[in-house]
Amino acid sequence: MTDFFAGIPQIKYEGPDSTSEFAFRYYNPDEIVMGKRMDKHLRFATAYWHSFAWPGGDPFGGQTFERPWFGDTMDLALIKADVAFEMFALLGQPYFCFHDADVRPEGKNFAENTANLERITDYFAQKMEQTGTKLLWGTANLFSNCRFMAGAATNPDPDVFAYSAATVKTCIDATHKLQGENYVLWGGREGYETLLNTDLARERQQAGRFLCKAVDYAHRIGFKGPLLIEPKPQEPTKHQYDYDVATVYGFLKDFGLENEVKVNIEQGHAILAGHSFEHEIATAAALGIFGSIDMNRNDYQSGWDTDQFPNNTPEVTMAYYEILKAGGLTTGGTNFDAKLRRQSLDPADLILAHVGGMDICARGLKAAAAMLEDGTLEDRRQERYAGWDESGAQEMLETASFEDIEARVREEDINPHPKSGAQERLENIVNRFC
Ligand code: XUL
Ligand code: CO
Repeated sequence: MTDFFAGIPQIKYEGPDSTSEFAFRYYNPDEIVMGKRMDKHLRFATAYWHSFAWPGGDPFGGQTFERPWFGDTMDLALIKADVAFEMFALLGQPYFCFHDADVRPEGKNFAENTANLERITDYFAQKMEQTGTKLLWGTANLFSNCRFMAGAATNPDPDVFAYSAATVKTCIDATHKLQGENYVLWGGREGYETLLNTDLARERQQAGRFLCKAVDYAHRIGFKGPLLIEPKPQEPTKHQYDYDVATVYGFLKDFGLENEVKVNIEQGHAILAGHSFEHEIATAAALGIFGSIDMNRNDYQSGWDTDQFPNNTPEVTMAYYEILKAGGLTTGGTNFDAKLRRQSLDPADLILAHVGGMDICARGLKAAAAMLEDGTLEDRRQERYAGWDESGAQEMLETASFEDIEARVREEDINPHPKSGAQERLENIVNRFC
């Protein structure tokens, strides 16, 4: 046991009237929501990188956090792991996620990196066994080290492609060893700054071949979980190739991977792409590639990836509404890819940020479930499309040519009258629930 969280009690559900900071007011893992336990709906995960590896820097200043495990040695990496698992236990957090670079010291070459990763993930395996915490997903950090500054799979240098492929292999191995339920690929620097030095078509091919090899390897070792691409439109590069869900779908189709790979959708990235979170979720669900979510918001004014914990119930409600309609989270989960503000220095800040985020998600989930159970919204939506259920409409869609349709419009003197979309009435209904 470390003393990092000394004095902080186990966080328990106390109900909406609780005035304790160190308690859940809405997240009650045992509560049944639409026939399923709340914890099984939400499948919360902590992001190792923001909570334990991020020093508090921003573009104008460096480290603000003093953490006893900061430093690049194996001993410190083990202390970091101890603290991380203590936090998961205090929160009752069922899952965590990590990149290789968050958890192991950087070695002098690939072989040393891999040995370090194996050692620390063996330690994780013991901790997971002791605490029951599970791995939602693992991933490779192919963006922080300067070797990746011009991309990983899309790099103009084939040696970087090789180094990246070998690294992803070791990270899939580590995820598989820890029975991770998904494997994520966020294209950190898979994009470009200027076309003046970039062969866009070639880079896209490289990314496609890389992903095919990752899928092939995952199959061959019997990794069960889906591979997930995390779309993001820009940052760090000006033009990221995995712009948004629709772009990723086009890319997957191009390489025949649309039934192999799904998406991990991050709220902040959706906002950066000019979409709402629920738009991205609904798009993925409609295309059959919805996988998991990163539940961290961006600031609407800053316009960059601020990775804040969620604190807006109506927004979160609409996300879970689309998730529930899509059949819920299956292998996916709700990962807090969120970091503290850099002035939030105390261990208690780290715990309470998660408590707040978990409570907001629980409120959103309950509101979304209540909206679905009430059924008014879905009834109104269906009524809006009722004309399409009539046989003539379906026949037109399936078999009629433009000439047939023109003939029918003339014959029946079809003369449509606009109907209200009733948006404000629908918004009023939503506001009854959250
Ligand atoms: C970056 C981001 C990553 C991915 C995993 O914006 O969201 O942390 O979630 O690499
Ligand atoms: Co993310």
